[in-house]
Amino acid sequence: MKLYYANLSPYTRKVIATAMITGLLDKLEIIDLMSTGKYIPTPELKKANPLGKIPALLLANGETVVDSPVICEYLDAKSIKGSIYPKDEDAYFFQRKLEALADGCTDATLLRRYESVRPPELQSAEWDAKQKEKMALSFQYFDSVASRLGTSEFYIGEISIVAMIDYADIRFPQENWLSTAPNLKKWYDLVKVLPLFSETAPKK
Ligand SMILES: N[C@@H](CCC(=O)N[C@@H](CS)C(=O)NCC(=O)O)C(=O)O
Repeated sequence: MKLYYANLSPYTRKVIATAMITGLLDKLEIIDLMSTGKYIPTPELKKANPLGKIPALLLANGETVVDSPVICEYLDAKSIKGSIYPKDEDAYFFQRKLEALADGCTDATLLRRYESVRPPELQSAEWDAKQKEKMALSFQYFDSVASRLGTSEFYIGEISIVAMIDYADIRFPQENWLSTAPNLKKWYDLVKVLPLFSETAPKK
């Protein structure tokens, strides 16, 4: 399987962490779209994913799986080891909610990042504030459920939250988002050193 990838991409990180849990990491051929230092959506990627976005997973039969929740679900279905989903139904939907909210917060961070690199005269402070509020409320929510997050066994929710935190920190370090969420910070400090997170961390 070919994975269209970039080290800084939080959504791609979800896929790599999932591949570690499911035992499929060595089945992935990594196609790094930032190998030149700049993100280049190649014609090959656009053919695989008309949105030109990563991650995208190209299968041996020529079919493509797109969007990180779907790619992670695909890898889980092919797992030769563990699972990114709990078996208990309530726990499963809690994890999927965490994933959806963390991805949504990352979407807001990414949109702010795109806005911040436009020419200054085209940037909208109102747009930035709107996205920033989504980040603030998300961090607040995750802080409120920090005691329910795993510290030794990890599912897709925890993976997505760590990807969200590190991406916010890379793009907006001066905003120090974890300082707004002390319970979440305590959890993050405990888990960030574990292989699942330290080995997939973006290289700044
Ligand atoms: N919902 C998608 C979001 C993917 C996404 O936005 N990826 C970014 C990189 S982190 C991208 O490819 N951006 C390029 C673009 O939007 O053209 C997912 O979860 O995979």
